[in-house]
Amino acid sequence: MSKTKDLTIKDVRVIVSSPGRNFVTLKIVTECGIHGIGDATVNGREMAVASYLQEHVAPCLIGRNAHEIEDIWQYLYKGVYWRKGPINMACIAAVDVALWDIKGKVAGLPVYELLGGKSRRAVTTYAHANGETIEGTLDSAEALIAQGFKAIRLQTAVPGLEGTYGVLGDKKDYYEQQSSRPLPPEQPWSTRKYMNSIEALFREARDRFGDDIALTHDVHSRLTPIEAARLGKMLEPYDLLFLEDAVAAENQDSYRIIRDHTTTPLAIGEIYNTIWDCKELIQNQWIDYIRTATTHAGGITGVRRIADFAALFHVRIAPHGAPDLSPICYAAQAHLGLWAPNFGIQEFVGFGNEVSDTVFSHDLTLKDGMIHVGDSPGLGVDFDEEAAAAHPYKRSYLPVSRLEDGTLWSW
Ligand code: KDG
Ligand code: MG
Repeated sequence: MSKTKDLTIKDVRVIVSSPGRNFVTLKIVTECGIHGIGDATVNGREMAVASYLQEHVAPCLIGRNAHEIEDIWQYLYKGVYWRKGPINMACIAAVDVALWDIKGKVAGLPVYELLGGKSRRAVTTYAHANGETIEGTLDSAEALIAQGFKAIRLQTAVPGLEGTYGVLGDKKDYYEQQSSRPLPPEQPWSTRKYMNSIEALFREARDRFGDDIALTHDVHSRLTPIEAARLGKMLEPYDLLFLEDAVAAENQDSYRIIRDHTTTPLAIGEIYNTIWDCKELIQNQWIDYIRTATTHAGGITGVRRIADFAALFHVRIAPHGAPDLSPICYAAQAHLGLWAPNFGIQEFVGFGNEVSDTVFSHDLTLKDGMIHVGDSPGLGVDFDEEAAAAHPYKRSYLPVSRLEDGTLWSW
């Protein structure tokens, strides 16, 4: 118990809202009135996390001391018996982040100060350039460079395929921000068509922008290790900052094959939930960037643990920052990114949209492609429950991918 404030947890609220897209938000309120918020959004499975939090986690938190972040983390991790897993770890993450928020507010300090203080001025980001054509993608990249971004992810539609990861076939919307897809849409995939078209994107990008701009690309786990090795070699002349999710690595050993063949730096981790998912990738130095997000890998406590381990092996953190990561997650990762000695880069797609801005408030600002963190105590982010009530949950799914013969593939 704090000497001056009663930090006994008295209320735990779970709010599922859809201000532009679905988010699962956790609010923990203490007896003294200080509250903290956390993000538990698992894209396409929001109600599973909400019910886990509401039915199973919330009752265990009432009456506990909000200061005991580590003990509560262990209690929810070891105590659940069913360790790890995306739903469990997103719930632990939301509790963890809300408790760091509370601790910062009690201390009167931003969370990065509690972690050990700033290691840098601000958090460098990379932005997304997508397009139906190479020219369209590069036009979009040029606009981002003009805004001050120094690192850009490039994705272009694959000729002959209607809609690919990062680019929608219907051209109507950015790939993640549909407010509702009541059933999973299907998209075709052909590794041959992709491999035949991808090099030109990076060749033309280097011709147009020169060598100073950092470039990344997300394969979204669609290749086999030997195909990824070939892609890495093919892209070596264009000096990527990293190639992301070249291969799904439930079998972490797969990355040894890629590593043996190419010097293109490798990044992975946005769907990982714990350090165990990436332990071999990191300790064998098969990757260069670990992309675990606070929302999906056990909060600030979980990602800090991964970051410290990764630092021993020259692996830097590059947290996931797609539209399904709420402003609460951005704030948590900005505080972590300011502190982490082995911070690499933060993915950035904007802090939200006009609708989500009515629900989430925060003191993060973007300048010259960097996130600057304000000095508000805690995370510096808040959530307006009344405003959120105007945007109820809408069932929505991510797309699925099939080969042209109908075989289900990684999306
Ligand atoms: O929920 C899935 C998205 O977050 C994911 O498709 C985005 O791969 C992604 C990225 O790197 O932003
Ligand atoms: Mg990705």
